[in-house]
Amino acid sequence: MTTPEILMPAPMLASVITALDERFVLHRLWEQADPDIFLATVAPRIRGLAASTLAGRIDGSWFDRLPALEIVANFGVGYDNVDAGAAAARGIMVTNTPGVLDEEVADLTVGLLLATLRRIPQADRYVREGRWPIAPFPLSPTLRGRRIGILGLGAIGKAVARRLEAFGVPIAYHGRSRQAGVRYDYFDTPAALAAASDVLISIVPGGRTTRRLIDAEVLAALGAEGVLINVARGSVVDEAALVAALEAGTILGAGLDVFEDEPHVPEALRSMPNVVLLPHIGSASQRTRAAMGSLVAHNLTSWFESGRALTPVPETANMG
Ligand code: NAP
Ligand code: 8YV
Repeated sequence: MTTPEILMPAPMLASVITALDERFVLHRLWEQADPDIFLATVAPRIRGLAASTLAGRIDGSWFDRLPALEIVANFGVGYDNVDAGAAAARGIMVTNTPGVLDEEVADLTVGLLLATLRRIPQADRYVREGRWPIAPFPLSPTLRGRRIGILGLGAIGKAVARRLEAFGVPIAYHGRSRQAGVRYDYFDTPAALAAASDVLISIVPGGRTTRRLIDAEVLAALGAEGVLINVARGSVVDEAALVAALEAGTILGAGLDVFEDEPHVPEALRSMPNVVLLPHIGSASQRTRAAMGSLVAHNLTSWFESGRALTPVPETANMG
């Protein structure tokens, strides 16, 4: 049997490249002098695609060019960078990386929450700039007494909630439906959740159904003492409305790991004292990224050895 050929449009972790090199013929598109000419040559033989956000959106235009494509293995639990509906319609399997990053992203979320409320990065800058001998650092807001609203109580949302229970703060959530067996209060709209919360943590998937779910109305409902933490996708928040709300004091502050146009962050946010900004590092530890990469490789291996994917996304779950 011929060795399956895999296309990697953009660079991934060295461990993924090594694992795929060992089992497949791996084509590194980004290394080609003329990617279009190269793709035209290999396209008819490509059976697998190793995707990441760096590769841009994997949609029908890719599927048109790759007639033998059987599987897209995405590096990330969020797969809004892949048109999974279009893939399913063509019988193409799509996999993501659930289960190996939940605790890591939850750790980062709690860290970002505390950093935002207690102004830890600002305090660090204060010491480095030699300002401490001149005057004490200003008193900060607190987590004490705050009600937490989690927008998207999925695998990561629950891992965040478990951690925050230990902090002794009340927790509520919104999703498209109330979850059986969950004891946190449920609110049936994002605005209702925001109105009942002092911190709104966004950890829903990206994509059409969550686009700008957090808009001016939700931010107004969160209120002047409210803090937004977004570790979901930049598309979930109306960034212009967020800037306006921060400038006007409609909300108190924000901690953001994700942005509308990554890696570009609006100057308005970068110059604000009441926000903490991270470069999309929720899962970005060496250990967790290695686990995600390993799952990408194992999905491809399993598919080509047994016809079954390990972690198919819901849209393609009935395909194997
Ligand atoms: P998950 O287990 O599928 O949970 C998603 C949750 O969002 C579910 O509880 C779901 O509840 C809710 N949801 C989905 N669509 C919704 C909608 N239209 N309105 C309201 N709620 C909705 O996913 P996960 O593993 O926790 O990951 C969530 C997302 O986090 C990923 O898709 C990714 O975008 C993001 N993420 C970010 C980082 C980072 O580095 N910052 C890392 C990992 C993941 P219902 O089905 O009941 O609505
Ligand atoms: C990754 C993520 O940083 O898993 C996700 O959904 O957002 C992150 O873990 C990202 O997918 C890297 O491409």
